[in-house]
Order: sequence, then C-alpha cells, then structure tokens
Amino acid sequence: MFCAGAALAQQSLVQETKEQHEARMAWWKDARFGMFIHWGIYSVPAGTYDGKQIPGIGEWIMNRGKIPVARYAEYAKEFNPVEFNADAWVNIAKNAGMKYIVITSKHHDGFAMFHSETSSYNIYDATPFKRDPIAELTAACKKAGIRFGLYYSQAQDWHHRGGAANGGHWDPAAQDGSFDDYLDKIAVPQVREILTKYGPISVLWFDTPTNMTKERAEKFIPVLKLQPQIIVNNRLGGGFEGDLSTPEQYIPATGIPGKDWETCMTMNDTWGYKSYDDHWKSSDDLIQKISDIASKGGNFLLNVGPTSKGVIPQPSVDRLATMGKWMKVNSEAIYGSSPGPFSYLQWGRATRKGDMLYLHVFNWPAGGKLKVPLQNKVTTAYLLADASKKKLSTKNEGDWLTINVPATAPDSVDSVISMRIEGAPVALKSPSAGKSGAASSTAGPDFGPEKAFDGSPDSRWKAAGDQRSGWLEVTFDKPAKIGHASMVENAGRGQGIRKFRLEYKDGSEWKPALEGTTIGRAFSKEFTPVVAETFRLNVLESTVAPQIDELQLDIVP
Ligand code: FHN
Repeated sequence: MFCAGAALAQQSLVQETKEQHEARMAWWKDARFGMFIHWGIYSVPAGTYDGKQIPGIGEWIMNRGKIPVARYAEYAKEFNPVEFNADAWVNIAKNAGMKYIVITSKHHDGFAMFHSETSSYNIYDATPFKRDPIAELTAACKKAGIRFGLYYSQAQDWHHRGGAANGGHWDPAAQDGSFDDYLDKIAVPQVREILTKYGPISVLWFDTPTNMTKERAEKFIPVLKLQPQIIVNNRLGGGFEGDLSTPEQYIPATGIPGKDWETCMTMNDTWGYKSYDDHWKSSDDLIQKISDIASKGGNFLLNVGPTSKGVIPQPSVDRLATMGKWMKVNSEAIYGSSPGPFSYLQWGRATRKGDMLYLHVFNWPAGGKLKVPLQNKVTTAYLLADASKKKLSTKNEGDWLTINVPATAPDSVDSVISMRIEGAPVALKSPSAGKSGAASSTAGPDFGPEKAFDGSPDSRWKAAGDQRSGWLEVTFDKPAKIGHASMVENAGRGQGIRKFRLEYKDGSEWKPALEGTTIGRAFSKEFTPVVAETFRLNVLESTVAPQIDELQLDIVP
C-alpha cells in the first residue's frame, strides 16, 4: 500500500502490487460520490463571535477571530446536539446516492468529536452531550452499507500546546510548545485511537500539513498499518503522496489523468456551519458537477455542515434529495464509470464503462439532433429516463455521429443517453493534444512548451523566472474550427496570471478569440468559433513567471 512513488512511501511501507493497489481502491473508484461532514463546536458560534460576524469559513472562527483558547473551549459546554441521529444522517447520504461518508474526527480547533482517551477535550468528556457520534455513525453506516471515513487535522491544532497554526499562535501562553511533543502525545495517539476503536475505517483524510516533514509524517505510518485496506489522501505532508489527489473547491479542467482524485466542495461558502451563509449552489449545478467530475475520472466529496443541535441544514438536505432523484434514474452513468473518450462536448459530458458510453446532455439540442464527435457505429442507444428503453436512431457521417432525440429533454438539467458502441471509441481529438508548441521563453529543459500539450498533470510549461508576461503557441496539423478552451494554470494561492488573451493567427496578424483575467485550475470557456491552424495564449500580466499545466483547444461542430 501507499506505494505511489514518494520516497517516504517507498522507504517506510510494505509495497503492494498494482493488482493489490487496484483491489484496495476498487470500492472507492466505483463509488464516485461521497458525503463530507464538517462538524464541531464551531457550530455553536456559527460564524459570530463577540457580536461580530467573523469573515471566512465557519470552522476557522477560532483562528480568524483570534479567540483565546480558554474562551473558545467554553463553546464545548454549550454543545449539546440532542437532535443528532446517525441513522438519519446516513439515510440522507444514502438517498442522495452517496456511497461513503468522511467526517471530521478532529478539525484544526483541536476538539475531538469522538470519545478520546488521549485528550479530555472531546465530545464525550467536555460537553453535556456525553455521546460518541463517531461510534454511532460507524454503526449506522455499517447497517446501511455505506463506507465510513475519518478526517483528522494532524498538524494544525489550535488548542493543544505545540500544535501548528497557520498565521502563528495568537494565545502563546496556551498554545506555544513543542510541535514534536504535540505529534507524539496528541496527534499520533489520537489517529491510533480512531483507527483501532471503530472497526474498519475506509478513508483517512489528513489536512493542512503545516510544518510536517518526512520524519514527522513517518510517525503516522505504523499507525496507518492498523487498517491495511485504508485509503489515505495526499495531505499528510513530508512527501507522502497517499492514494488520492484532493482538488478543493474546483474541478480540474482536464481532470488529473493517471491519478485517483476527489474534488471536495461545499454547497454554500463554508465547511463548518455558519448561521448566515445562504450562498447555496443550486441542485442543478451540483448534478452537473457530479457528471462533470465523473466524466474526468474523479470522485465528488460534497460537504454538509451540521448545526450545534445535530441537524444537517435544510437547504443541504433539499439539494441532496434532488440529487438523489437524479441518481435513481441515472446512477448507472456515474458508479464505476471512467472518463468518456471526448476532449470536449459542447452540450455536456460523457462517461464510459467498457463499450457503453453515457452521454450527459446538459443543453438539449433544438431540432432533435444531437451531434457527437464519434466515428463508431452504435449498437443501441436509449435514454436512461425512458423506462421502455425506446431505441434512438443514429447516423454516422465522417467524424460525427448524429443521434435523433425527442424534441424535449426528459430532464432539463442532465438527461443521460446510454449507448453501446462497436469497437474501441474513435473520438475527435483536441488538435492541440500532443503538439510540441512554442513559447516566448522557458524556465529550462523540463519546462518546455510541449509540456502544456502532453495531457500530463505532472508537467508544465513555465516561462523564464524573471518573466511576468509571455506567450505559449500551438500549431495544428491542419486548420480546425475551435470554439472552446480548457486551461490548467499552475500557480500558488493568490498568485498567477492576471490578464491574458487567447489569439489565433490570421495571415500574419494575431486576432483575439477570447480575453480574460485569471485562469486558475478549472478554466473551461466557449468562445465564438474561429477556423485557424495556429493559436497562442498571450499572457499580458502575471504576478509570477506564467506557468501552464495544460492548454487544450477544442473543435466544435
Ligand atoms: O483548512 C481546511 C478547511 O477548514 C477545510 O477542512 C478544508 C476541506 O478540504 N480543508 C482545509 C483547507 O484546505
């Protein structure tokens, strides 16, 4: 296990074969959809301290509000979630079509949501509640056939002496101490507890590896071995790669090919409950997001932030119920799926299982003809929403397949067409894929322009270090009608490209196809199609040397 290539993993862990690795990951890959739960005593202040609304995410209120340790600990006395019902929570997840749950056993505030023997700062000993929700949830998940996982903040701990704090300690008399002592006396023993006391734990979700080194990360390794089948994310730190990448609050524009990954996301703007955060994503958006993620080969870990009474907020429950209705009809296109063969579909997304393709149509075509950039013959095609499985007729014409569909969409958000095809899919490729490209400058031989077109998330084009502008150019084999661009920028938080233009060459002149400010890791945009052979990303302003993991240009019909 954990042999993903990091030096640490190679040194310290029993190697597993590719087959063993695949077998361990199998349930997780099949699941595609899970529930993240951020629950702690931060749900008592719920975003307000000393009469003031504290900006930022709810579970960070102690840090952002610089609340003294003893003052924050008082919230534990008010935390009495008498309405908590593990079976009810698990049913909400199950009815949404979720296959696993990951809950905060201890967040950065240091408060354990389980009955810990290591620290009395826990839900059983420090609150009037006197129950262990982790134990109750384990039992409820087991009953319902839902996999159970735990989040644990291994480095940041704003309560126990020596724990790390992003931005530094604000209550030094209570917080200062040795980080190594904290790891030895609190974090490692607590991880041992959660991996021993609750039966099989399917996922361990570490977070924010502040101050973690290889040596410090290694302290956790023997403990992880207590659960040989456990899946561990990539946030332990110290070079430990773990089993999965964890894009947070975004869907990587071109997926993360060759890696297992999971987008974690909030439904509003906070993980932990905030009484006044009403900025909810719509259910339509969330349904399209799960299809988008599955079409790129990832899992969706969607968060809920229960209240201090133990209730999942109604807007979350409503959205999950709507997702569940969609999943009841269409989950065949999600569970166990892999990415579809297309680089881009103007009307939606596609997933695949062997010779089955699932077309997720977000924008139903006017005129009853769906254009798919696929050359294969179709054996059978029907709508998953159609119980009679009435066959849809199809026609192949060169690069394009036309499916004759009913005049109106069965589902205005995401109608899925299930389609069996003959042979391996032959789909229209992005004409920029695999090209060598050209660039204004490079930071060295490892950062050439070709790295932005190689489909690999581990390589990138990077301009020379002193550059704050520059261009990245690509020439296709022949002119193509381009109407969409995906980009993945590689820049640290708050850094990167601030102004750019995507241009195409018309004779000797560069003309704009698309203009924008930031790019980030989830850039996917349509523009008025242009027929051209050479395109370039012209970076006009950047705070650092521009760097692009992937630039993909797509053909439209
Ligand atoms: O700081 C945390 C945050 O509170 C939340 O838990 C998210 C979930 O992925 N992780 C951290 C930020 O990356």
